[in-house]
Amino acid sequence: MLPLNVSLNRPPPVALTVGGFDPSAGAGVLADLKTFAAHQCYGVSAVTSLTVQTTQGVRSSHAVDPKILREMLESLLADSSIRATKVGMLGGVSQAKTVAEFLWRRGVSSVVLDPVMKSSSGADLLDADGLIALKEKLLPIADVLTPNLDEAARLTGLSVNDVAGMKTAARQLVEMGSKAVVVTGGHLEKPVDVFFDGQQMECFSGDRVKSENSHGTGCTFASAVAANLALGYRVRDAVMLAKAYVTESLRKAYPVGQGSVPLNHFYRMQPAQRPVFIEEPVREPIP
Ligand code: PXL
Repeated sequence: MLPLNVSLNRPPPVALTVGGFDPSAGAGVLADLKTFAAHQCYGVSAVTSLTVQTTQGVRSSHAVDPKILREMLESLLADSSIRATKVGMLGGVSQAKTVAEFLWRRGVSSVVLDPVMKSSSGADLLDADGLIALKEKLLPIADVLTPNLDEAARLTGLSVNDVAGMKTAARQLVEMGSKAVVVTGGHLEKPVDVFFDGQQMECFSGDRVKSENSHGTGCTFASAVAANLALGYRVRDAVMLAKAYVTESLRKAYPVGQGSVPLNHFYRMQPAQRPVFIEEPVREPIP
């Protein structure tokens, strides 16, 4: 029973993220949930791995028991109708297989697969067997795959460091089973993303946003694509809107910790001028 003063509003679409937990909220499921919220979606998540990290990098990661992961996935799906799913860090082979089995069996639609292999600070986030499982079991059910240059190279065995290489890799990744692919080239001299959906090949070029070391751009891009699919956009439009969202979140990013700069996921909801504390706020002593 709801209290009498609670009205039932039309619910937003539900989007699921499956990935690692970054306590500093720059990447992983916390960044994804912020992205979903910024797109007016209701985000839910299942955690594959607990990482210990700050803005300064990953210290360690601890895979979640696949039984617990399966239970999280099953209970979320039983409880609400999930319109899109983003898969990020898998951590290990058992977690990768658990996620793949769940997605295959449940016939979940609108799957965005971010083939996370390393953190931006260089830590390994997927082992060799996990990579095989990702390639063989998850890639064939992806609606959109979002590798960066290194990930595209490791998935295809090609060298991918320019637009020609990105196009060849995108074709191969679609042949390997993903319905559409965006190879992200944010680190190229002239940043460009290559999109291929099996028919149309397109290059989306963007502005280089000056940022020494940002963190979570890959996670945020893939979850923004998933949010846009949950909202009903077609794949190509979902990708273009996601790219614009990441660019602006990066442009409006602010330093939080002492390391890399997390994106400003809520830039659209903030007034142009926020009050600035010149000094540390004064706290009353605890009596
Ligand atoms: O950016 C890749 C990534 C994904 N998921 C988690 C991470 C990272 C990078 O650190 O920590 C949980």
